[in-house]
Amino acid sequence: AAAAAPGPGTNYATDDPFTSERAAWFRDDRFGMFIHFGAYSNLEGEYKNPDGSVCRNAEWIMRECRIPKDEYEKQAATFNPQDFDAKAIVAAAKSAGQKYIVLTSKHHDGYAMWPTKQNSWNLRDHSSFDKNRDIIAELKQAAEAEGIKLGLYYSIWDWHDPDFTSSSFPKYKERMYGQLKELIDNYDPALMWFDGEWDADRPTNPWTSRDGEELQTYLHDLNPDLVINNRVGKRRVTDGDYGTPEQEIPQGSGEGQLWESCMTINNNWGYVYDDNGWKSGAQLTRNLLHTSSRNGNYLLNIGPDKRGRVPAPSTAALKEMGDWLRSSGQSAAVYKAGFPGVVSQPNWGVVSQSGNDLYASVYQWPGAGKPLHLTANTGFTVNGASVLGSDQKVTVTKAGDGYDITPAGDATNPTATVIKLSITPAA
Ligand code: JFZ
Repeated sequence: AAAAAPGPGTNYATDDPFTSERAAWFRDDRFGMFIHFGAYSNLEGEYKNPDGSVCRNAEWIMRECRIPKDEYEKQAATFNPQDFDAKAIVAAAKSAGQKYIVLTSKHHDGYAMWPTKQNSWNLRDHSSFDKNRDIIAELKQAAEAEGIKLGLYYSIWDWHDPDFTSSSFPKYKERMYGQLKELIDNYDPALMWFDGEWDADRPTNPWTSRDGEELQTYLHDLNPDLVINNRVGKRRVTDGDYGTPEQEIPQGSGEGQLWESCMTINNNWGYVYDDNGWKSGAQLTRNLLHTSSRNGNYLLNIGPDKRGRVPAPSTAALKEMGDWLRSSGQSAAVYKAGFPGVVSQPNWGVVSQSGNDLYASVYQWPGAGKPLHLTANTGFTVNGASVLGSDQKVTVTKAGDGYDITPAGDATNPTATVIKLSITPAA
């Protein structure tokens, strides 16, 4: 039976996610995998109208192509992701150095990717898939075996449920609470990633900030350790544990709210058969460095095809990132590293700080013979400097408002050359 919604929450912000033990893993881990996979994946980016014309979209295809509900249901009935391989997906995440995975359990089309008991609009009851399989259970098991955390995306906005209207919203909400309880009871996610909380039409979205507070209280009653993103309410700082900039990496130090930037590797979240706009491994690695140097997390998306297969270019880009991170201890510039209080961000790369170590990742060299300048914000002395993965000498001299760093040789790493500085902050 569906759980009854509790009254309005008053203590929904249970603690400070900047310092809480509950969110420590999230602050340290820095890098996760997003997976957009649902009934839309079965169309692979293209819908043929009855008149023969073609409409293109990814996970928004049902709405943007105005596919009639019965037609969308018909196509979903043929969905058979028989090649979904949780172990291979977890292996891809592991190869990238990703520490958590967030799977779309239900996107805006309302289709549940687990055998929910709240309705039959789900992968077990409305598909051509093996009735004995549960891909979320498979993913949970595979992730757990590798020490990777599982998070679940859940869309509040629902294009399919007939009760998603202002007048019958309480009925929808009851089912939604029921589904969320199923997810938490069955898969024990470490994180919930909400979406679709915004004001919208077709269908009109009645969700309010108050609904968000109530939901957060409900979820933390089920699991006090759950990490929740800010799209649970209306993205106020008090909504959820962290902010969710999308397809961009903000500037600044990340003060005020933890954040996680989600991004695609090509141009779409869901699978689109001819989307070849692949970002390079080097670009993605620099994005990750940029993100961690501003106290953020990077959630990088894959979109499996209708059979559940991960596109090979995604797997390749992920491996390239992991190879870089594993090489010469360069991962220290990312995990547990954050905004450098003692220096300003330079224009030749990014600097992250972990305790009394600074990691200067260089990818825009100022030119032959020119030093890398670092502007100091507070006093500190430099005790040692080295290039990770190289024994070349690094000279550090006091200059102007900070320090000049001069490696003895040319840049060695085409993605980013990391220079480690050991410092002692002024007393
Ligand atoms: C949402 C979804 O609609 C989309 O399909 C995908 O799942 C993405 C991760 O999230 O899209 C958004 C959400 C927020 C903004 C833009 C698109 N935004 O804040 O600009």
